[in-house]
Amino acid sequence: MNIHLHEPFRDAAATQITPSTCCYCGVGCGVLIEHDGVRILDVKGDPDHPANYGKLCSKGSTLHLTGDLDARALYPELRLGKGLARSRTDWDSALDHAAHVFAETLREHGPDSVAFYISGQLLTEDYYAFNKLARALVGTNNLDSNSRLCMSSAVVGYKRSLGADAPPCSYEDIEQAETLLIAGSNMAYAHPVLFRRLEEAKAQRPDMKIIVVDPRRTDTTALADLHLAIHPGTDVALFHGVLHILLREGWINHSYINTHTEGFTALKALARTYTPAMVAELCGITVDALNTCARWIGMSPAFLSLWCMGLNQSSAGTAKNTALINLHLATGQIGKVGAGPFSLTGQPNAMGGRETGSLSNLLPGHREVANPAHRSEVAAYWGVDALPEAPGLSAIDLFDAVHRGKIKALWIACTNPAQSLPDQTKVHEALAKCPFVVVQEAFFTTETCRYADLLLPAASWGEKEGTVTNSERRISHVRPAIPAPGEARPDWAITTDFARRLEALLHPEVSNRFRFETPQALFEEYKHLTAGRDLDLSGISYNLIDTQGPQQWPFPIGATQGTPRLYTHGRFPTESGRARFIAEEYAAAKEQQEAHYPLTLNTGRLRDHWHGMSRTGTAARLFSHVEEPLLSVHPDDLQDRRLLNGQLVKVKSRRGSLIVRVEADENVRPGQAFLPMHWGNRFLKGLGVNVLTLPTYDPLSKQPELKHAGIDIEHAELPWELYALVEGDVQKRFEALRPFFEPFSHASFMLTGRERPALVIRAAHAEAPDRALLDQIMTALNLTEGPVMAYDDAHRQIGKRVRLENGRITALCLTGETIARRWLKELWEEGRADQPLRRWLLAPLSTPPGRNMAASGKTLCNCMNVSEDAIRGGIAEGLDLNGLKQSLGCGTQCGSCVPEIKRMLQSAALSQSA
Ligand SMILES: Nc1nc2c(c(=O)[nH]1)N[C@H]1C(S)=C(S)[C@@H](COP(=O)(O)OP(=O)(O)OC[C@H]3O[C@@H](n4cnc5c(=O)[nH]c(N)nc54)[C@H](O)[C@@H]3O)O[C@H]1N2
Ligand SMILES: Nc1nc2c(c(=O)[nH]1)N[C@H]1C(S)=C(S)[C@@H](COP(=O)(O)OP(=O)(O)OC[C@H]3O[C@@H](n4cnc5c(=O)[nH]c(N)nc54)[C@H](O)[C@@H]3O)O[C@H]1N2
Ligand code: SF4
Ligand SMILES: [Mo]
Repeated sequence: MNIHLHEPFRDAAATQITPSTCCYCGVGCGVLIEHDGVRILDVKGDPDHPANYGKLCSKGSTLHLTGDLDARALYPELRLGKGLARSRTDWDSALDHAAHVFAETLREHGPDSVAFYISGQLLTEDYYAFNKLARALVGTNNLDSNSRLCMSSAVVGYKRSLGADAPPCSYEDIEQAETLLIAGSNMAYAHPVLFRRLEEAKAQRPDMKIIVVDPRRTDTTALADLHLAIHPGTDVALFHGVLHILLREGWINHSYINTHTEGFTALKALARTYTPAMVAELCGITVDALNTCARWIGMSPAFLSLWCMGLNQSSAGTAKNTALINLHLATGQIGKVGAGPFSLTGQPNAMGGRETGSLSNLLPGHREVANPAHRSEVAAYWGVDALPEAPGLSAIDLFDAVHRGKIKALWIACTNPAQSLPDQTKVHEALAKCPFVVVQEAFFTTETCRYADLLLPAASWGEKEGTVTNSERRISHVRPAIPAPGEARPDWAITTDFARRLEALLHPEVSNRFRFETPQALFEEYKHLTAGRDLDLSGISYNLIDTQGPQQWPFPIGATQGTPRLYTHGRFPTESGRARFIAEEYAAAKEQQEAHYPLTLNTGRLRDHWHGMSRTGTAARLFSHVEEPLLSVHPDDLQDRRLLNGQLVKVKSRRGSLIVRVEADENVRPGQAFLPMHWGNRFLKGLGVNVLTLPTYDPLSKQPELKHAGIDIEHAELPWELYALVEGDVQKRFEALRPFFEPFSHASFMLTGRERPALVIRAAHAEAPDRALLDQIMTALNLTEGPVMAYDDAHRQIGKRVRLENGRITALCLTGETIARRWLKELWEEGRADQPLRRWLLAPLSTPPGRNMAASGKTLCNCMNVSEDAIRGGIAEGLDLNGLKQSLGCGTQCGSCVPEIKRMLQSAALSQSA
């Protein structure tokens, strides 16, 4: 590992390079941050990091373009009473106030009247500080994290089947597998650099078999030899059906089963009842496809599976996990090269959260709250008499308790529950009612910040130090490149500072449990809690990572290297030392298609956005792949409802409704719909995608069913439309303009542009809004004074306004009708303001002169700025992938767009041969 900590690079005077990691997904790529000590200038993949060997995806490679300071929380802010505005305060006052409120609440209502809701995006040191604070000082297990929405089914699955929460594989195993089953994971979008590694492995060894199980066709399924588009939620039946065939054909490993497992008899009896015909029918696939899947698994010398939210986010999430692990145990495909059940982690440090015990039922070092021995071990280490015994609340129950008034003080860090939890109506009500809400956030713009009585500005990526563990159990050292802006502080520092103040109020006699000067001190204290446990990482230190590179646990004291693969000897951390087969029946998703809600709504990720978009939503470029939230529905379902592609629809579930644009999409099967998870109340009028989803959860993991909600759609007749674009100061303008769109039935907000970012607004309403409201909007858009050309037709309620400065458009707004929007946006992009524009502006016509209205305007390749239309043109000229790369440059940098280009080539080839 080659480290140049803060050493000069290129321009010796100014530019420095700091190696760190990407703050997005669980792949955990190493980055080299190029900066001048004040600003981050560029980001490159770290060629020495074993997760990515220099590669980055479209999100990682644009990190330096994100994080607009105008969107950052810079100072602590305090609200002195509900209904009042927050005002700026200093750190001492902020944290003293919080400590007093917490101390008082605890005295009056007891330890379980407060709660902490934290995040898989915190660093291990931050997590550890919160854990010690909640359990040792406050005395509550009400500490849960957004990993409850993400990984908790995998945690329970691993523990039930294998005895410990440990993904047993390495990334290299993915490259070495002979048969790879990818279930409920769109890794082309969600774990792109791993997907690049898989694409390369598949190109080198084309007979490697890839099976993808996903109700939708995705960029990931495009790489598959077999795509099983099962009915939503039927994975358990599928896996039992595969086992049935393995048993029938004798493709199981008896000696492995006999020596290393228990419970096979019960599972065998269950699997026998999952006949291929019944499973094929239940899952909506053919018996042939099921047989092929079983054969490829059963005959494979090395079988590896990857899975993510399509399995975990389900009311049968745990059963899906254990049913898949059963297949590995039955075939002995675990603990060897190229094999094993490999759960992909979502967030960059979801693993660290599990290790430090940051779910309400866990304790540090993979321990359990329910285990008295575990509690006393940790209590002794922390020097307290006992740890709380009462079970803590998990995310859904926690917000329910807030709603019922049981939680009087809530501390939220590094997560945005007012966007990401299911049943948003209730979540917003809960937050509004809660007597004291603290939000520790890097960006003040999130939906949750609105409810903060105390907003604590947190340092973010590039500004903080600590460690993270990626999907393959590898711990990296996250290093700061620049100081945090304003008065923002690192999370560990905020948490321990608050803890010291609370400790002084609650236990003035002790004052030493939170005296940490550095994150390293937290890590050093924490790591010994893992000694002797399955995840033993007590041999790892910052210095070791800095000199020998990121390491995979277990790595006990005295070890010289980490552990790439677990269970190589077939011994498992269960009481008997054997892995366990779990025999659980298939149970259907909670909301089945029925008359009022005949469609099943699936939700998930887009390629270029991250969750609630607090960071990715500050980079205009990241909107160019998908500009607004589109509900994908099969063309037949649109036709049945007489709906047209691009129309606004009202989407209704049992919990709420939302207005979005619909897209005819053959990638989803009839009866299903897909909506990206990223849009909350800020970027879209309404309470966002999760106003529709249900809080029903898996009985064991308590992970909610975010992937299957019953919905219906109907045409939203909103003929009056608005389209606006305004250049410069995008975050400030967004803040100023957003409130004006509350009265509209529909409004969505996005950024656009490369050199000169602009804010774009699309809105719609049943009739023209108030003149006064429109005037306010025009003023905020800078379209009332100066070089503005305007045409208003009061009779037809149509208006066009364009601001022209130095011969180019800098702002525009169309009201009533917006047919010319794409043409105007192109003129803006090209910096043109020619005669046709001026003539059109002065005429009553709304249609633009001679335009190709079919153009999509979508950018496929973000790195090289190549549009879908240009690529379609290239394909029409007969170019193949290499030809397109050479002539257009697309796909030559991060590679995130290559799967989609390949799909376009495939479908062009298909339509030619048809
Ligand atoms: N670009 C991007 N990448 C991300 C993130 C992001 O926000 N943006 N977030 C990160 C995080 S925290 C996470 S958890 C991961 C999530 O990563 P993934 O889980 O890969 O992503 P999703 O799009 O949520 O869902 C994956 C797939 O599950 C499918 N699915 C839905 N229902 C079912 C079902 O019943 N069975 C099966 N087999 N499949 C089903 C969906 O159609 C979808 O294609 O992504 C991480 N990476
Ligand atoms: N419908 C639907 N809903 C879903 C999902 C789905 O698939 N479908 N997926 C679920 C899953 S898997 C997940 S993981 C969740 C994610 O849901 P959230 O946790 O709400 O997602 P983020 O938007 O990433 O929230 C992280 C917040 O931390 C802030 N932040 C960034 N860096 C720092 C920092 O260093 N310190 C602090 N204090 N704050 C920081 C960011 O600005 C952001 O607001 O969403 C869940 N919700
Ligand atoms: S795959 Fe992309 S988002 Fe994930 S860590 Fe790597 S660069 Fe970041
Ligand atoms: Mo996640």
